[in-house]
Amino acid sequence: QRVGISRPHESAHLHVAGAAPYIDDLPELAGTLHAALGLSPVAHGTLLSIDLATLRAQPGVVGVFTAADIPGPNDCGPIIHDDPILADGTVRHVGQPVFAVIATSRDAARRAAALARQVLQIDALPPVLTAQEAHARAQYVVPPMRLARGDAATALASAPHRMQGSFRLGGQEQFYLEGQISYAIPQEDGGLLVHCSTQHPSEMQHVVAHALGLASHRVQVQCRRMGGGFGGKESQSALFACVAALAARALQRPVKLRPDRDDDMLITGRRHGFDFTYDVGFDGAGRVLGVTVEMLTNAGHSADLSPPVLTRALCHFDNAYWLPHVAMAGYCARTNTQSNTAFRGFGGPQGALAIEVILDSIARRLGQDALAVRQANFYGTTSNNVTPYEQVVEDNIIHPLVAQLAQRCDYSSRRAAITAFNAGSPVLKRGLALTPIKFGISFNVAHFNQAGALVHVYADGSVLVNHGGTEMGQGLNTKVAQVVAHELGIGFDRVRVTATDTQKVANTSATAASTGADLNGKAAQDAARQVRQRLAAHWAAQIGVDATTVRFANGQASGGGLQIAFDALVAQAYTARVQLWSDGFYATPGLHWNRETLKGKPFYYFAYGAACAEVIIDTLTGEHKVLRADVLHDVGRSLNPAIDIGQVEGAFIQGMGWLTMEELHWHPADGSKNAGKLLTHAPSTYKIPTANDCPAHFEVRLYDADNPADTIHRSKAVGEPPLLLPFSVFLAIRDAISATGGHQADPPLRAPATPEAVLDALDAVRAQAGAAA
Ligand code: MTE
Ligand code: LUZ
Ligand code: MOS
Repeated sequence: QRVGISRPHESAHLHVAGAAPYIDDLPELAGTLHAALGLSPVAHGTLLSIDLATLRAQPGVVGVFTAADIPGPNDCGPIIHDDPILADGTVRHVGQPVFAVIATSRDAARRAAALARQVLQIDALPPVLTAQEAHARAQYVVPPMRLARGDAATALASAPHRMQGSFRLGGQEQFYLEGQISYAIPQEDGGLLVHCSTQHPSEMQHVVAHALGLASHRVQVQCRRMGGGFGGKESQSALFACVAALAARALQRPVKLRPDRDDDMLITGRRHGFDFTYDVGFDGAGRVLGVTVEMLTNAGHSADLSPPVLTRALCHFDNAYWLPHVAMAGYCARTNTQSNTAFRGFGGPQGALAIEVILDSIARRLGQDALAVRQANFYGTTSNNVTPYEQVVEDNIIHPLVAQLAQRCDYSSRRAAITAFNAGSPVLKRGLALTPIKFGISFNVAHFNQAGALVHVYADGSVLVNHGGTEMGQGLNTKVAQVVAHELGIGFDRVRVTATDTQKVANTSATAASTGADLNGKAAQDAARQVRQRLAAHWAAQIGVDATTVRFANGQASGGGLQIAFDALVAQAYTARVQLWSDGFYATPGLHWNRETLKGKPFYYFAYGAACAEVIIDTLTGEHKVLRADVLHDVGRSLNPAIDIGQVEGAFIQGMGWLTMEELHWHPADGSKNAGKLLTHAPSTYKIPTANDCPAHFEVRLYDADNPADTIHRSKAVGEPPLLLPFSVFLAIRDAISATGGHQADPPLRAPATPEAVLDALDAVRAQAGAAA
């Protein structure tokens, strides 16, 4: 038994010793040059000229590259090809790379690139900085999307209660600890090796080959590990890979591009902020009868992954709830800001938070407990179990899961205690919320749900695994090694996983959509199983038993009452010329999706969970503290409980940061020299949670149930779903604010719930109370 065990991360001993190399730690080859990007100082304009002579004359500068130097198409965008590598003709946002300086040192390259404002001549045009402004001009990166089921208009008209409202949530910076980086090294005969910190080596190979006009077989992309990706390196590692590759190929020298944190944040996009406008009809128990919702999101200057992000938002507006009549419309606004991209949850958290806020408002309107209203709306298990996109929810466990958590965390008695506390506490108010999650697992682009692997068993019995997934700290390599060790019946320490490399497994998908272990675990199992079957056949023939009766466990093969050590069997099989390595492949079965109607079966299964959070707020300062959080999360039959609990804890804190403190500000379009600039482009102004923000009582448990779908050892994906758990924190803050109006006030709280946002909501509640009196 090698799966289901809490083994440490395969690189933990290296991480803690500072001995796990990231790309910037690789020894630099002789002659290595350094690149820096010259960024647009204006948000929108026509690029008239670049004073190349001045740049070339700077100390240490070896070369300067612009869009004109790109041999192939000037494009590094995924899906829709509207992402220039270097600005050409027009500039689209403050921070857009316009040129690249290559110099003998990183410092020299950065000093020259910093002359951007001086060397760029740009005829400024009025920028569009907000989604609202773009929406008013019908300026989108893709046409609007619609997803509807039933007759929402009629349901709304005939509902006993009806409510209209709006809700706004902000974006979020991935803040990977290791920034974007690429190191490109020319190879013989026109080839290139690119070390790239990326979740998607195959896409990097593709965009580099495309931009340089090369066949894919000349470009090798490698990634041993990332210091975090969180979606930010799914597509947007491309620009850095392309620039490093372009310069390396042209100069025939190794070129490294590592932007500093500020430039990384000015160049790349983040989680999409959303505006929701809704109209909901419900009955006296708070059950939703009909709902219409408009989702407006800021895509930024290009499409990037915004279309599938919006699709996932539309497909998660239901969260865990049966919405009989629903009509949704979604808009991806094109603005003069960074292009927003994947971030843990990929639109799902945004869509699902909207319905949670709506249900919370319904509960307050009816004077009922919010948890009771949520439970009244849960999907059924045999009826009322079809999503708006027409997938049947076959694996619903939300009822018992929420009941179990509510009991464990004493929801009812704490609710009463909090009401009593608030009655006697005029300044400090407590709030409590318990929120459920249901998250669809699979890429919502069906063909991405495939993976490959290679398993090599060497003649000494040691095993090397390579798969198409990438390691970003989430423990994917550990899980895949466990699967292979289990399949061959050998110890975990006999198995090593090596760097992801486009020369080993071809045409891989991004390690994204939480599917890394589901897809690559199955592919590696397939490969290991083939080697095992060959070993079994070889030995069975020798001892005269049926090959299917041979078992592999504890470093031995056994059958017909005989045993042989795995290593001895391997050595024997080698001399008998048995193939001791194999490829493996997996494609998720049963998925289909209609992109026009947004109907089908986009998800192989759903992951569930729930969290209960208690907060206290200071109504004078707007500050809050999370006092306690209890989580019950479903990972099916865990491959590695320690790693899974780590993922749940990390996602909870990361999601809490998004909803309570991380705030993005762009300088308004006021005609000044900073117009359109992201002001929160460094850790000095952009605040992510620290250890101090971790709740004093924080208890994460895993729900005990197999995945009914045939996944790798009946496990479930864990990477993204728990990011939705801290909805409970946001709604507990909302509950505490509402307590100033007797828990029935409906606070218009925006996310993130910063002190300013909390104070604004408190003012609004006071105004509601004043109007009622
Ligand atoms: N965990 C760590 N430590 N670092 C990361 O960058 N990315 C998250 C999640 N957990 C991330 C992480 C995101 S966005 C995804 S999609 C999944 O991991 C990807 O890995 P998996 O599919 O192997 O779970
Ligand atoms: N769909 C999805 C995607 O659900 N998650 C992803 O990460 C993704 N990436 C690219 C395209 N579709
Ligand atoms: Mo994760 S947002 O799917 O990289």
